[in-house]
Amino acid sequence: MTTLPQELNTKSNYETRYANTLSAVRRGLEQFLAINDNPIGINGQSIEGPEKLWEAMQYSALDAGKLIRPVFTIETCLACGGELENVLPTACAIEMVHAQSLIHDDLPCMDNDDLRRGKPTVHKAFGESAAVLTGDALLAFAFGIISKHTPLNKPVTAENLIKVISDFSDVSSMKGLVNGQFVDIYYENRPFDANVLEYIHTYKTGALFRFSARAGARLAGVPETTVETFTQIGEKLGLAFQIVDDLLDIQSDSETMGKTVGKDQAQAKATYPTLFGIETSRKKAESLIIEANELLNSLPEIKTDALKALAEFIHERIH
Ligand code: GRG
Repeated sequence: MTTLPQELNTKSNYETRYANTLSAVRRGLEQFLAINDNPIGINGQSIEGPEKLWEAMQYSALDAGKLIRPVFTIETCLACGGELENVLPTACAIEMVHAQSLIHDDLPCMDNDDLRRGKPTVHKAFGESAAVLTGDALLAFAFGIISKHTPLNKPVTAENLIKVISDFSDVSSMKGLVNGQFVDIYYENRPFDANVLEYIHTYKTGALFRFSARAGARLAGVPETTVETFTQIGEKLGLAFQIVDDLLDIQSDSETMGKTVGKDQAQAKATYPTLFGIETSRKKAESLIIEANELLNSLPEIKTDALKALAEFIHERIH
């Protein structure tokens, strides 16, 4: 059996720090999605209706998610010596794209789910066309959040910021999540092998974790070699996160997860447990977390405690 290194088996005093980072993300999202800051009127008069779109955006992006991707982004930046104010807009934009992907994933034409984070999915609460538009709005809005709200200062050069936005386009398109989702649906009820599976997970979930790590490091102004190491760390943690999610779909219950469980099997989805069984999948997730940890250890100049605790949080979900 794979054993985790000692430092990953001990709980650090990370909880307070994690709580602080979480509240920074929540405040950021509330501020960026505040309806009062945004014009919904014309000719000096408001009309009824547009506020429903904002409500749906807030409903999906402000509520009850674990916020692991923005926290990972921020902690990577801080570990690399960066500043919260430089990375917060990107972290919030990542959560908006994540929220968008969940809204569209839940639609009747995709996974057809009624429950998300313990409450009705966006199309159940607001209607199907509103859900499509809410996702569209969040996706496009996210790009503006990064470009309008990231301060340009010493580590955040215009060149670095353009690289972040260009990576964000890749992750949000057919080079990232859309590709993963497309291939995932393509292989429903089709034979698949380990290669197909890794492909789907790498794009569907790994891509956003990969981007989180890359962007966090880049916005701290670290050398490109360190950005590349963080890219690998993000890939490994993202893949581990998806394998854990697949395991929880079998082993957990809807109340704990806040979403319908057992759907992967019902929809004949390509997952690690379907192909390799529970024990091998669990070991694969653990190995990926160990590999991420080893990569962190290869960066002596980085303060890695908080990131190791985050890796342990991913691992802990299946224990
Ligand atoms: C245009 C960006 C874009 C995407 C459209 C619909 C779609 C393409 C992609 C869906 C990708 C998807 C649903 C991946 C699943 C990832 C996953 C493991 C989600 C669960 O994440 P958690 O556990 O959720 O972090 P919370 O609720 O905590 O935020």
